[in-house]
Amino acid sequence: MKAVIRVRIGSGEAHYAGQLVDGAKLLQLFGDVATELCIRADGDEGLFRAYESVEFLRPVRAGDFIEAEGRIVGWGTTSLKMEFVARKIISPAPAGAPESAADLLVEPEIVCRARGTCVVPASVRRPQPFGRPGPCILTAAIVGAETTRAQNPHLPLTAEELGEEAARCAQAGATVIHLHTRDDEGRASQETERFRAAIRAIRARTDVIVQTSTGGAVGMSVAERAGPLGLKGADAPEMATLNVGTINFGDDVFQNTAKDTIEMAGRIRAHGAIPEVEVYDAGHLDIARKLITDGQLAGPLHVQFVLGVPGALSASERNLAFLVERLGEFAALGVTCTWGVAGIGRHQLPMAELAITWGGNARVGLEDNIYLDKGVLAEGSAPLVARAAELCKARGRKVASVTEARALLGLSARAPHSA
Ligand code: KMH
Ligand code: ZN
Repeated sequence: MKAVIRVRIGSGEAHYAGQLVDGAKLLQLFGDVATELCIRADGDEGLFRAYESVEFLRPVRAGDFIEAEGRIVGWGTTSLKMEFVARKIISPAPAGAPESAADLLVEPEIVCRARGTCVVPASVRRPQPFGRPGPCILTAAIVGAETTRAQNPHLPLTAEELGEEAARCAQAGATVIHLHTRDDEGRASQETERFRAAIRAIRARTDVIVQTSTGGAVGMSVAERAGPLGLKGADAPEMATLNVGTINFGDDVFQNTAKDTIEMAGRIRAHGAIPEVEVYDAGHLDIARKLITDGQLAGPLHVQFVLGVPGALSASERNLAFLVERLGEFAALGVTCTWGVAGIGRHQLPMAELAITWGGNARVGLEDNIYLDKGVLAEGSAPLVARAAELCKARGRKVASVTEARALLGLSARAPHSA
């Protein structure tokens, strides 16, 4: 959750020689940003209890335009941990230019950073429509189509291994299993019967939500990729991915033409699974929005930002912030949606941490990343889920139970396992 204030510093605020402004002015701006965050979260102005750190990094002078931004980065029972940054976005032109000249700074200058804690007593807290985030849904992508045993010997391949790994991940806090299957040689397979066997093995051990891939592997046809949607009744997946745009995928091209996407969206709709829209690039949100306005896609849906695929949008804080902000476009269309992030490779846990902090959900697992720490292979996806669950704890987010995840994803109204 974020709040931003943009102000022009007037000449009356200059306190020191050279039109220099007192640092307290920036703290006042942070105070107002913090107040807005308390109101957004809890419907009350709250109180600023303490700054943990403040760094004044560049001078601020009369005539500067300052943008002060704050984010809630930790959710306590009564406390809200916040991070602030102030950027100079316009400054008066240097001496010699006309008196009223000013320059827009193409690269805004960070003038101050701070961390602090605000308190909103439980007695005055008033729930807000987009207030405190609910429990965090952890998805485990346990196998994927590309990861090999040679890269990580803990990769599950057979139906029984997938079932065992899903149960371990559920134990660690995962509520959704993003599922691919493999053939007897370990190659990606979208065959209906492979999915049936894997789903049965999973459901024999745990009540997690099963989300089947319709992305499959690069080069597969739409019909082939739709294999798991052939499962109905007790074996039906409750969710299915929908890939809406073509991207470079390492040295390959992961093709999702407009025609193919519309066809797959129709197949998912006919099946009744909740779609998870895979967003690898910013334009994919535009495609998804068009699918909605054209009546091809309807809520509730889950949006997964898959960031860091070589050839698509990189996994940066700035990119994620931009994408999350754009989800307001779906809300404006009346579409209920939840979101999560799947960072690729070394970006997996940092992206998960950002999503957890910002009220989103996170996907981890061997499909996207094989390491637990730098140079340390993850012994399956479960340790990665456990790490994400620790991050939830540190940031004050509850890890969703299966019942909670079902409610958040819009699955509660359905009988379990029947799409
Ligand atoms: N294996 C990737 C090419 C999905 O599951 O929907 C596509 C993929 C996406 O994994
Ligand atoms: Zn996948």
